[in-house]
Amino acid sequence: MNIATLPVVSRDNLRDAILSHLAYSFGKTPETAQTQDWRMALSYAVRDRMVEAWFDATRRTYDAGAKRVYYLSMEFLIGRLLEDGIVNLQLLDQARGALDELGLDFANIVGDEPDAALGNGGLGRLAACFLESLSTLGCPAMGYGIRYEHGLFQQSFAEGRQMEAPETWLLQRHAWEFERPESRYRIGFGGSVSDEAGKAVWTPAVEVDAEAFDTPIAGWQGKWVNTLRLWSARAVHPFDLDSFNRGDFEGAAQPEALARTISRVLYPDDTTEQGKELRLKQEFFFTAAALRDILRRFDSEYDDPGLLPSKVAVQLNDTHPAIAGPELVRLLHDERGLPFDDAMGIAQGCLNYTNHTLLPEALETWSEGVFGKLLPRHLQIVDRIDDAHAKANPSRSLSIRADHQVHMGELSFIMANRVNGVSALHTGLMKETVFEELHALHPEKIVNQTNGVTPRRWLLSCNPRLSSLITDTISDGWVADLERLQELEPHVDDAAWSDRYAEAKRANKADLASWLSDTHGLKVDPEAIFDIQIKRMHEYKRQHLNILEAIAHWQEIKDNPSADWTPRVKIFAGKAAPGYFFAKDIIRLINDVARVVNADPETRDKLEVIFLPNYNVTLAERLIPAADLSEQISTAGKEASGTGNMKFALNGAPTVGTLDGANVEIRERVGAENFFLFGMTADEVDARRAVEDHARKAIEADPRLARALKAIGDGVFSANEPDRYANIVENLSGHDYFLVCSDFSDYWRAQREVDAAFADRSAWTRMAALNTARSGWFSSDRTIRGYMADIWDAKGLV
Ligand code: NBY
Repeated sequence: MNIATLPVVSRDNLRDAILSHLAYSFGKTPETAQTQDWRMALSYAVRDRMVEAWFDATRRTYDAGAKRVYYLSMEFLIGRLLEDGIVNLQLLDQARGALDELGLDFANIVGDEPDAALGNGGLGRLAACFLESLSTLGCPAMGYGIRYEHGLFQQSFAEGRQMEAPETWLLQRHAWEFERPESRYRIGFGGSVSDEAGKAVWTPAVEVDAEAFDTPIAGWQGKWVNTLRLWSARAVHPFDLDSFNRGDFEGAAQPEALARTISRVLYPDDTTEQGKELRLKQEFFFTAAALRDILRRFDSEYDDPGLLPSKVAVQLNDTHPAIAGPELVRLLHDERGLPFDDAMGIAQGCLNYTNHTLLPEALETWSEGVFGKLLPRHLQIVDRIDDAHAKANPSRSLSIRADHQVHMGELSFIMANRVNGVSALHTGLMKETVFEELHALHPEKIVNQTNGVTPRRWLLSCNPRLSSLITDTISDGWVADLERLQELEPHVDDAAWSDRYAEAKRANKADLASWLSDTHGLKVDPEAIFDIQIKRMHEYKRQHLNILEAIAHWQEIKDNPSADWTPRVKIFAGKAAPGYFFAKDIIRLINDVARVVNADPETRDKLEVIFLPNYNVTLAERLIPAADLSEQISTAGKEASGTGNMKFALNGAPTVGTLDGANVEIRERVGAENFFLFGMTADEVDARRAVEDHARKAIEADPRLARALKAIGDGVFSANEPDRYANIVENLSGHDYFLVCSDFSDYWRAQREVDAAFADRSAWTRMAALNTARSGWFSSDRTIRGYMADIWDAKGLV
């Protein structure tokens, strides 16, 4: 039997399957079942329909002798999987119908699933979109990562301040993973290296086991299913019976507790590199397990390691799995006896590296001390790699080891066949800045692959109203071929069609308004502009520029309350790294501003500010379809790409933004007249920073900015603690590294242009619809095709 070729699953089939799982997998009757039981039963019924295609994909890959792609990532921000699975298997009507018949509410059941937050932000979400596109394209692939017990912390606010609580997705039942106790590898740490007859022998001091958990990832229409394999750390000897027998019960359980620390929690920092030993352990743990698994699979099919580069492509998602270079060399040279140069050449033929940041504080380095203590043999191999590279490139002045640090970016670059940036601008800057010297030596290595997002989750599933309109207009081929959205373009000037487009947005906004009211007690005007900035909190992303403009706007409305102001609701959401105090102050400031501004009867119906707690994938899916305006306001040159920017454009929210990351390409495609551009370019940013007192000069030149800053400094938003934000005011009027003040005036101008444009509703709808029609290129299917052609040399099998 082959499920992939089964024509339809009927509502009745699905209902019976749900009831069967309820009874036989969960031991419940419909009378005793709780929401979670129903959710699990439905998930199992859907999952069952992926399994045949999953087996089939493995078989076909094997039969074709196809090259396999392995995506190594510390993070997979997958979110909820049930609705995604239902949508991709095209079971939405059947599932709704079956639940209906059982007296259950679809939204309530899918809403019961925990949002798996095994990632921080863009990098982790990109990995999740890539897995889905790899399956949609039938590319034989596997994601490898860590099965964190605790994902990204849960955020709440106490008097406006960020509070963090552990995330506990695994405490709820999780339907999607298959435990693989038979796929287990022993991973060593520390110890020493001895020379045995000219051969290096590493004897680790500590060992743990990595155990695999597999999640099937179905592509569009369920034609192909790949695997996300996450590793969980287990003790080699889970229980110390001697300690137990002596009555030391805590000691008896220690080995398991210690080992499990490795896969216990996701590091919550998305930009500052912390250099903590446990982090390096995590990196080596999952990378080493993945490579052992990859070689085991390769060995089962081939016996010549020289074939590895033609059968295996490994993608390193940032430098976090960079230890793959030395580890693969170690496995081939130390353990299999290949000559060092051959081992290094083979590894270089398999590995590729994606860079996601140019921020110096985010470039991963490890002190030689920490690295050498944990991975003594790898440190030696790093040096041999460095020597071999230097010998082949005599003009090389830098090295992997410098200033007593191991530089993981340099290591990744040297060990990679291809190195890529994630937007055209970012890739260009990589060549000019961090990798200038290596790029000159290896001019063919760096390629660009502009990011993309999966249209199944980020349009079809999250925005059913707009999706139906699109399908009614151009039929449903766009789901697998997003550039076909261009076919909408002739309709944007058709009044009846554009009314339908506007109606979809209006209804999405009304839904969001009722949700805000039901869950947060917030009343918003659905007629107002929904202006949304959702992303991690960081100075370079400049949420403080946004809130400064809101303050100035509020002050100006108060100056002239009867003027014809375009009503606006500003929505923020995002988490700050727990140790990033400045970002946490920005959160608190936004919450304080919201409290004061929202309580002002004079401005209440013209401006509202909201900060929603605990931003995650699910919240993004709720907000983006209801957005009118997308805030993408980073300091030019700092945001590698952005992917939220693409989701908003696709869902018909024009951007107010800088020429940064993929904003540049979005503007090129949607048209300059459908994008609210402001601010300095990356080159101008560098020049401006060299201007003495740039912040003070900008403040003196713009009375609105001066007045907004003064209000913060005077304690207008923190009356009981006037100097609460002294630090922010001082930073902005002094050093202002991210040039908030220098970009303020132009941002203000762009925002007033937005107001004017929004007032002409039919022109605005046209602009929104053109954003949708012209964003098809930002599908992650296009990105993955690019990786397959330019980096992996891999073929799709569907
Ligand atoms: O990767 C983001 C970029 O900021 C964004 O512009 C880009 O669109 C996206 C996908 O390419 N980077 C990102 O999300 N980085 C992290 O989340 C991250 C996480 C951990 C660490 C560093 C960065 N770390 O060192 O632990």
